[in-house]
Amino acid sequence: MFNILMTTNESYAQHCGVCITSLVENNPDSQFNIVIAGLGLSNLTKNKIIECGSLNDNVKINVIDFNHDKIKSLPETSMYTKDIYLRLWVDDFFDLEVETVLYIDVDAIVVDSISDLFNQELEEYVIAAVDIPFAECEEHCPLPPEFNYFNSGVLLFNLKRWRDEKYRSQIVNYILDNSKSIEYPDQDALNGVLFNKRLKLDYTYNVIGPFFRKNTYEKLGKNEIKRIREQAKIVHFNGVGAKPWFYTSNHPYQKKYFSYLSRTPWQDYRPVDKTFLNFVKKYLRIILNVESFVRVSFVKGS
Ligand SMILES: [Mn+2]
Repeated sequence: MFNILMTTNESYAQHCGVCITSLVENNPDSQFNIVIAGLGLSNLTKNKIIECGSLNDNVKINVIDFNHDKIKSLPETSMYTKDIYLRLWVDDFFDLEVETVLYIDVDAIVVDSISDLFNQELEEYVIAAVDIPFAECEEHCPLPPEFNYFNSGVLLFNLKRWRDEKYRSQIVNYILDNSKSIEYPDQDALNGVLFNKRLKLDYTYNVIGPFFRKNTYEKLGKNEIKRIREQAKIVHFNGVGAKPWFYTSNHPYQKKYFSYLSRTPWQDYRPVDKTFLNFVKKYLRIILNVESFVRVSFVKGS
């Protein structure tokens, strides 16, 4: 049984449905206990989320109403709404005997089996996460030079240590103490507190947007970029311009997003930016070779 956490508000619930569908379809032999921590979800939305696993006996979905009071004191930034903090309450959402939980951002899709992740021994580590290549974080989250900055979109929690050593309150204090300098609140604080207690996961477990753009991360080498693109297990639509639910996005996994969407209760969704003018713009960018996303022929996923 794998324990999964996703968090969403009303406006991202559709993407949560897509993320669940992609996880389940690409891991048919795994049993999942999926907790969705919701901030202000309507009953209709909760039922739609639960429906995403209803046809599969291997999947149990539990939607929890998150109490907004818990995050009242935490800062909201212009870029991020407060629901980014919900992952820090991971220990509230699972029974005491649960030792490992995988958190996945709902602006991601799972495109392959991720059972290897759950066989990953965390031992003394508190968390496992994927590096952001060459991230320069001195300004908003200074770290000793031997440590890299990680992305908080895919996090494997050692829940036992997380509970025993009360990391949530340490991280909340970090946010409050550094509210002037932090740029990516939850991510900076997780890095700031756990940088030396973090197991590094392979890039394929959280393939962030830039990996699918031309001329990025070239220092990793062509073969490594090719490997990461081809062996992607979780594709994360982070960053501006990557979100596949906008028609104008040319992310190579956009079609995949809509294919999972078609098997959710949100199947009637049509992007508001799907206009004739944007159709022209979208394809002109490709034809004129000014599109920064690559075209890939090996898009994965069932
Ligand atoms: Mn994200």
